[in-house]
Amino acid sequence: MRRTGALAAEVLIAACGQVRAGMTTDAIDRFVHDAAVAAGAYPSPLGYRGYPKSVCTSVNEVICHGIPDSRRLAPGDIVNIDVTVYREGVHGDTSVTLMIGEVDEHSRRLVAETRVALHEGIGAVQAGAAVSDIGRAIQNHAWRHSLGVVREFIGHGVGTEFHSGLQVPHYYDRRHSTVLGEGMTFTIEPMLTLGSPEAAMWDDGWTAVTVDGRRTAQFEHTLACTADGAEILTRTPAGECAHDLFTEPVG
Ligand code: EYF
Ligand code: CO
Repeated sequence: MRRTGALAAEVLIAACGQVRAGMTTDAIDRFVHDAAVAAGAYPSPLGYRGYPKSVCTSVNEVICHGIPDSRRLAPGDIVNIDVTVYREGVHGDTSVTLMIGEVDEHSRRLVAETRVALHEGIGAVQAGAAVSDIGRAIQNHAWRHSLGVVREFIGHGVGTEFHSGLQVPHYYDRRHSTVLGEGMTFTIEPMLTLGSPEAAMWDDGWTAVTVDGRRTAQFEHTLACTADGAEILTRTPAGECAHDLFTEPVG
């Protein structure tokens, strides 16, 4: 899981390094596909439950599962790039929201606070804590900053399967009382919104958007629960991740 997580981080960092205004999301897909294959990995989304591409690219009001296409990124856009790779029998799953060129102040705040919300969630992880502690920490941060928390899509157990049984909501629900144990591996991937957190689905059956068309951002890490905290698995061996390297607009 450490090695595959590090590879996911490396592929995501490399993909982010390519992103510019004017680039199509299809070009991001090709880059991620080729980078994964060159590293001896399989891009987990490709064919997963019928998904047609190797990465998810979710722009502006798209909450998640945006399908790469001929759309060109424009200055002022925000785009989440969600990479999952499969190698050595396990998956590593990580995503970042990038800002393209000059981005409005509301979007900058949304992106910055969603990144912090992920780390609030990570801070709630330790053996003996409940899964619901994670959602409570994220929701508290989001609400303190007047941001919405998407409920329809949640974090998940990850390991030999892309999505194992564990569910990790990003909102507080005391019914998620599963106790975390040392060595459990899962994602935290909050999706926060400037407006309504309600989701609608495009006719393609994949692309989830905000009902009010306002923007949404997401950050994701794969984690391992430890006795006294969480180990972030989706970092390079040098400890780098796209979240820390791409805090300023690109392109
Ligand atoms: C309505 C898929 C999409 N599911 C989850 C398939 O965990 C993920 N990212 O962090 C994740 C990524 C992908 C994914 C890529 C494709 N899918 C299944 C069911 C419904 C759906 O969208
Ligand atoms: Co995920």
